[in-house]
Amino acid sequence: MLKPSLLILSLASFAATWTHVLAVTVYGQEGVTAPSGVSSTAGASATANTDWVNNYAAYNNKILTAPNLPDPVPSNAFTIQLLNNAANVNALSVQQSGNFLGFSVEVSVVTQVIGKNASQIAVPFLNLLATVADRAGSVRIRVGGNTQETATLVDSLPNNEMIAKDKADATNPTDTPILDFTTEMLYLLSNVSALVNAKWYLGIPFNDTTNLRLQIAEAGDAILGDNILAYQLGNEPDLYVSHGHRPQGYDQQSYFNEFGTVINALNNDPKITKRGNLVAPSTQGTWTLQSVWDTGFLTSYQDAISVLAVEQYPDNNCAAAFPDAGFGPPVDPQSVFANYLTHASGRNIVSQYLDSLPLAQQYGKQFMMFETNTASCGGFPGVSDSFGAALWGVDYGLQMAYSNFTGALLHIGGQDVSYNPFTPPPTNLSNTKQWTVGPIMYSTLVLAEALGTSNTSRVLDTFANSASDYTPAYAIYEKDVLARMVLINFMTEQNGQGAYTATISIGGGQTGEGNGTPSSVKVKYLLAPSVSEKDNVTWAGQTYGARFQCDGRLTGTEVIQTINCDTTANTCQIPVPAPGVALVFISPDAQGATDPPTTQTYSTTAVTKVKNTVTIDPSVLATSNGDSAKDRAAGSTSQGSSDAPRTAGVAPGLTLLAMFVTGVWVVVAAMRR
Ligand SMILES: *[C@@H]1O[C@H](CO)[C@@H](O)[C@H](O)[C@H]1NC(C)=O
Ligand SMILES: *[C@@H]1O[C@H](CO)[C@@H](O)[C@H](O)[C@H]1NC(C)=O
Ligand SMILES: *[C@@H]1O[C@H](CO)[C@@H](O)[C@H](O)[C@H]1NC(C)=O
Ligand SMILES: *[C@@H]1O[C@H](CO)[C@@H](O)[C@H](O)[C@H]1NC(C)=O
Ligand SMILES: *[C@@H]1O[C@H](CO)[C@@H](O)[C@H](O)[C@H]1NC(C)=O
Ligand SMILES: *[C@@H]1O[C@H](CO)[C@@H](O)[C@H](O)[C@H]1NC(C)=O
Ligand SMILES: CC(=O)N[C@H]1CO[C@H](CO)[C@@H](O)[C@@H]1O
Repeated sequence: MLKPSLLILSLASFAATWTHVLAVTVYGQEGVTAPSGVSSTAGASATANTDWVNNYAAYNNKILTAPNLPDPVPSNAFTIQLLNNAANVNALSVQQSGNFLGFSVEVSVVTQVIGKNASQIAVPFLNLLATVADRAGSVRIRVGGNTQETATLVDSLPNNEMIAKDKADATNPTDTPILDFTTEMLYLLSNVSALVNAKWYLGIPFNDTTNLRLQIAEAGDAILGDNILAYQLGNEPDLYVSHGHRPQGYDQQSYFNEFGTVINALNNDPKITKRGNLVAPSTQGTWTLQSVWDTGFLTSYQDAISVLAVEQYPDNNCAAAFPDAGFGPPVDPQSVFANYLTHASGRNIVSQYLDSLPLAQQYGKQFMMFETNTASCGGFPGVSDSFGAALWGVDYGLQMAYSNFTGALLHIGGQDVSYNPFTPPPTNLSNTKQWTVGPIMYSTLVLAEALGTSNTSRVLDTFANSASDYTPAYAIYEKDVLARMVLINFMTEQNGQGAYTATISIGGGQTGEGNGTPSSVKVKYLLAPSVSEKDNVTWAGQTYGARFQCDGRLTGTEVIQTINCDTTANTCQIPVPAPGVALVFISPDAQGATDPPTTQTYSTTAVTKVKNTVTIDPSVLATSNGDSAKDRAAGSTSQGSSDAPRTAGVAPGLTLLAMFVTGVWVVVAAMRR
């Protein structure tokens, strides 16, 4: 499948709108209203930023119609009978970690999304990562994509830049721009990891295996050390021929041979300190995995590889992204919306890998979906940035976890795609308050809390409600006991229909099942008024805010429902609105394990480090963005028992950092290249 470069498109449409962008009044630099929920400001924000909304897919205004209820409507009341003891349950997944869903950042948008250089980290990015890492223990990010293949580490760049790109041919979807970067980019990532528990995947260029460029791994090991998880070697090799990066006839065997050449070079490179940490084959479906295995890939290279990976998007919007490239008429997003609002979507994506997934366990490897999202070639406006995509992300993520994938990375492609979990504002003036968070971002929070921090969570698809595709339900076992459930409702209420109540019953009196159903459970909801909603999304009452409303933090008071169970009937009735997701904590332990106090994650010493690397005039602090230190820091108090509401805000370290950097980061690299 083609997902040629967002980046190309990015450059093209950026060029086209540059003049326009410069004319835009930057809104809310000083005294901007703090994001305090979305209700009062969503509309205003969208209006004030009309130019942005009209010019960049990342902020588009397209709102679709929620699909009709299925006919027949699935039952709105059903029972899920579960066993408490994992030993009594078949088909649980391998043990999963809360960082299951991470991010994939195209190298070319690093300056836009992560930071201008190691001293100018985008604070909203840190805050966003922190919301995930707080819940998951850590967050995984890949910096890579098509551009990694031709990327070159150079000693320095003009104007002290960190990354420089060649212009690409915007009419050619398969053209990949050449990209140079300096070690500053690696220091940037390292400085991020010093503040948030972020771990990285990088890519080793594979465009030319006779003139290897291994410097990224040499410098990566030296600068990032244990914060590097693995290096991807080769990105979608099964598209090399169609993208013109290898001659006709290049096949699985050619790839196998080249891969071996690079492994030898890595083994003979004394500057590379760690081995056995490659990610491959990262195919996207033109070659079957079996055809790659048939070359002897796994047996020959098992010592060099730590992660078996694939890349997949369930659909593409290439016809709209590249009108002249022969993809045919553009797809109407409304016509594909319903395809995402079903359990079948995730299941279909995963099904093509079910034969290979057991091999990962056999060889002791991870198996990751290394790059994915709703649709390649930029996503479908109205679909990719809707609440429906958040529901899809939760179900698809849990389906992968249930199927023994060990992680998946949601791709971030810049301002000209509609599927980004988060996007900075399109201005040369950085405003730390005007990021746009896509609903799919919330799926990373739900997955993080559903899987928790113990690394022992195992996932079960319960095939609830006679296996209805509209009401999927998962059970999560942690340390061998039932800990949490995730109940999803893909429907949008119409004429009072669509919501359902799941009756959970645990144990069923079987021996070894303990006390069965608890006297009460806690529930967090992921909610929006409709699957088509773009701005008004809440997770347990908190929100990142509407488009242009986010500084990376959740705002609002966390709301956790207590639902009393019927201890005589041994049942708990969990209502699930249409649309919505319910995360049910079966026991206080199950909640405590995944809902840690925000403040404990980072120490304020982190600030000291940043102070040392960022030179800031303290006088900017008083005026930056209208927030006082006192207000900001207030968000980090009051954590108590395990079900104490999570307060809006981040760790003091990040809070202070936000203020420091807000005042100084005035040049956004998004507009530089
Ligand atoms: C940012 O844009 C303003 C106009 O809106 C312009 O005056 C300024 O020079 C730009 N700054 C940079 C660093 O490009
Ligand atoms: C980082 O970027 C800022 C803004 O462009 C610049 O002022 C600063 O000199 C850069 N720092 C380094 C170390 O390159
Ligand atoms: C690979 O990429 C490098 C750096 O962009 C470029 O100089 C080189 O010509 C490319 N090699 C091939 C065979 O395309
Ligand atoms: C996942 O792996 C576990 C442990 O090997 C196995 O029991 C289970 O059947 C696998 N799940 C799937 C969907 O293959
Ligand atoms: C979970 O796994 C991560 C990564 O291997 C590790 O850093 C962390 O300490 C583990 N957590 C627990 C509770 O064992
Ligand atoms: C936001 O959505 C919630 C339901 O999720 C609804 O109760 C609330 O009224 C909505 N707010 C606005 C401003 O639409
Ligand atoms: C912790 C860390 O990696 N700090 C680095 C931040 O970036 C500067 C370069 O700008 C490095 O010198 C620091 O070592």
